[in-house]
Amino acid sequence: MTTVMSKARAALQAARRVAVLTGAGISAESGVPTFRGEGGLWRNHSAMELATPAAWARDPVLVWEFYDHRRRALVDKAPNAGHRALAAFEGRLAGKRRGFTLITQNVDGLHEAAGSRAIVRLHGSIWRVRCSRCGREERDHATPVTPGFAGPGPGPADLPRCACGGVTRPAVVWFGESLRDEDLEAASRAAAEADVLLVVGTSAVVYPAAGLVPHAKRAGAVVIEVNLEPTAARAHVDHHLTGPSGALLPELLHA
Ligand code: BJW
Ligand code: ZN
Repeated sequence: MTTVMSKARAALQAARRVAVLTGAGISAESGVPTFRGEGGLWRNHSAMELATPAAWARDPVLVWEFYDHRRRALVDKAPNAGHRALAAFEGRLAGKRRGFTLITQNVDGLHEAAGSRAIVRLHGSIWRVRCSRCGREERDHATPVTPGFAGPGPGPADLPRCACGGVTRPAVVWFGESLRDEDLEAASRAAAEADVLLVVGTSAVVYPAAGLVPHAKRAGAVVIEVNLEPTAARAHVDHHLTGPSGALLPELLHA
């Protein structure tokens, strides 16, 4: 019997270039809540509400409390078998001079922690901050982000600051903000050049990331989706693998 799994494996084995698009679902088995699933609300606010320039303009302390909470929750989280399978797969392709690009919408840093190298971070990183005054960007792993966020009720005086005195914000991409040109270009190129696009753990409703799926399909890629359920990308998917990525990716990608 030719199963979906064996067809998907055959497509990957034949591919010279592979691109992968990941979303929050790949980190779910590491204990990181997804955006549109259960646990996606923080104090009854959704990311759609807080991951916006308007929320930042209205209440930067509340926005930093949200990101500080997520940073602290990530400290004891580790990559799962899905992240590790992608990193190992990249290592094997490199040895065979086949192309590989990992495009992620996630900001959690778990792909990096698993050892993935060729990563395009479409939505930035929760472990970087950018100055709202001078634009300087830097790594920041502090938890809490400043001592004032350790206790209840931080105020404006507790906000993290750049050397120039300006308040820094998480270096992530909020709704209504543009992705960095070089990231979007690298992702579009990788999707267009891929023989296989593997789409993992994303609801595929947030653009322009979701647009990479039809973009790859139109350019001739075989599209494989790994998700608990069919998604908004379903019309472009050739092989849908239903289930948790932590179990399916090792089976799909092992040598
Ligand atoms: C599992 C699993 C397991 C669970 N195993 N699977 C075109 C059309 C319509 C609108 C637009 C458009 N172009 C632009 C827009 C506006 C907007 C947008 O897309 N809106 C839509 C929601 C309608 N886009 C933007 O504003 C973007 N900017 C932009 O385009 O600039 C130019 C422009 C501006 C304005 C108008 C027009 C053009 C920026 C988008 C930035 C998104 N930012 C966030 C926050 C990042 C920082 C942070 O983390 O706080 O990114 S929002 C949030 O959603 C986050 C995620 O990366 C992103 C995607 O979510 P994801 O990863 O798909 O997670 P979920 O929760 O949705 O899905 C999880 C999936 O996993 C589910 O399918 C589960 O089944 C599955 N799953 N467990 C396998 N174990
Ligand atoms: Zn500054």
